[in-house]
Amino acid sequence: MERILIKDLGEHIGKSVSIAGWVSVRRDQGKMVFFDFRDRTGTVQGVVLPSEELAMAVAKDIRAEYVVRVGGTVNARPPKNVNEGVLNGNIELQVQAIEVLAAAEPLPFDMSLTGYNLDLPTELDHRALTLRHPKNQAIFKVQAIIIDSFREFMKSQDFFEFQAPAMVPATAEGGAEVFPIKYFEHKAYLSQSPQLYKQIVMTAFERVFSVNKIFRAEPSQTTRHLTEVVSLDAEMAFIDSWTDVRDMAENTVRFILDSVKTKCVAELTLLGAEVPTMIEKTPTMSLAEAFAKLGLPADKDLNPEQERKLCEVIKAETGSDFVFVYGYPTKQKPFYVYPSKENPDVNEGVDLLCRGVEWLSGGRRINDYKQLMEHVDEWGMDPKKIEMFLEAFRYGAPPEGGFAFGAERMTMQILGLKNVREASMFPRDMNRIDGTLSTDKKE
Ligand code: AMO
Repeated sequence: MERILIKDLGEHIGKSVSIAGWVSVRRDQGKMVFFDFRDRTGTVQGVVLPSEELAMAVAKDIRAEYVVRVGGTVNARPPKNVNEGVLNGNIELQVQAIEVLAAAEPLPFDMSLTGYNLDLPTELDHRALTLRHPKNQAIFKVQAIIIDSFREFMKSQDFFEFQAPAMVPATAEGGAEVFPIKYFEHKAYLSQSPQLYKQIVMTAFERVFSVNKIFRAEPSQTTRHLTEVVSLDAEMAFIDSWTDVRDMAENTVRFILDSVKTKCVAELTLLGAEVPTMIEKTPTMSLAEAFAKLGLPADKDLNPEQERKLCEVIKAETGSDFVFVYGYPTKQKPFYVYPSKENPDVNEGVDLLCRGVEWLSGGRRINDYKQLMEHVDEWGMDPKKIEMFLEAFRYGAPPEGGFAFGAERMTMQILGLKNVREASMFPRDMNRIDGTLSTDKKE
């Protein structure tokens, strides 16, 4: 018999069907056995009655996470047993036959919807199993929609998708937060950012974007730092001002939030998540204004506590969960960021904060070759290592800018998760690559 997906069972009331999936929960009640069966589309309750002797003989050994094919009849539940608002809350599968497709060992912890309560390290140590929990499936379904809608919006604005390299000869963002790799007899790095490549590709295609992994040898053990990040990058030519970049970033975020709200209703409900509010025009302020708003003397950058506080103040004043902050000290940022014409000590870079966490960085870039070379020199970069990048600018590059989001931080903030690791399917950090890195197992 043809397999019916669990989400479609409601269309088969009174009929015999065959489903396939996993056992989420087994409950024994008197002589009856109840199962919650799960496939990629949802869950349904099944019951094996004592009169179904063959099915009962198989059912008696079945535990959670067994993979089964089940034949039975879809029955409407009596009104008093209906679970309103829950998929298949109005039906039950009366099981007539069960075939075990794969057995499962006893689980190391409770995986039921209500009994699931793991600390984060345990959840991550057992990712192969915990990924099956509806809570985690909901997180990664939302993340998939975030990434998809980024692509969709970029394409709608005539941006061209390219694949950025992961192995690079030089660091784009500067600093020590880079993983060196042995590249045959040479030294290379895992890419910290597709920055230099998106700028090169922009000089050929004008509007470009990429969805790629970036790697940061981030020694911090905060709730917002990973060493491997999914970066959503964009770069656009022929801008008049950094505000064109800000506006494109804002429209992109708005489109992503709207997509999540319409496409992820079930997931948001399951996670109890409230999508951040983006008002008609997101507040924008300079770094100096941000410090003034906090009643603090101006400084080089906002620390996490100040970011949190600023977001709280903006939320109270305007209702916006977002705020753009621009005008960072030129020397604090990478060499490619455009210094303000009026005051070259600050630049035309911009960050977007949401609910106390930075989501996005971007801004206008230097496109004049002579000015770029001056910065290369001042920032102590080796021009030979970035010769491919410099060539693009030597031969005519329009006024331009761009931005990048981390998909995990975005997922974390949209869903109100406490730790960015919850928003990474296989998070890597200082102490973890799949499992915890033990100090005596260094290789
Ligand atoms: P930046 O270094 O600010 O900018 O990174 C852009 C965005 O990527 C995410 N992100 C991270 N997320 C989790 N863990 C990390 N260690 C981490 N590092 C970065 C954040 C951040 O806002 N080239 C510029 C972008 C540009 O100007 O276009 C850049 O890489 O969400």
